[in-house]
Amino acid sequence: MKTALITLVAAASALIPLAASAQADHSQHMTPARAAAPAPAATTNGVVKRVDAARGDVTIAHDDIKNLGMGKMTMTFRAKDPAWAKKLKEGDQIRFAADMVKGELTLVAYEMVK
Ligand SMILES: [Cu+2]
Repeated sequence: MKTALITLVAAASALIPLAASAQADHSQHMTPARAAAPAPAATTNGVVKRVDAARGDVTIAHDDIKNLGMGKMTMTFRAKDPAWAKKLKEGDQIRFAADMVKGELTLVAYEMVK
């Protein structure tokens, strides 16, 4: 976790000189800051189809995910907290948020729908 954070900070600071030389417009300086602290993703309805507790993967049949530009489909996400893959089970209806985390499509938050 600590290593990942350092990598992210290093990557973000490496972007600043590039942005400054290529673009004199100071409004561009907001971009690296937003990348380091992403806004919470929008929530989407989904049904759990399969859970791989050992890998921490959850397969979800989901509605449109606007922040990822996805339509309705069934696909597998990496659970941000691997413990979630032990709590969730096939057939669970959830509202969830997904985002790209370290290059992987990740389930970043969810709540049960009754
Ligand atoms: Cu998808």
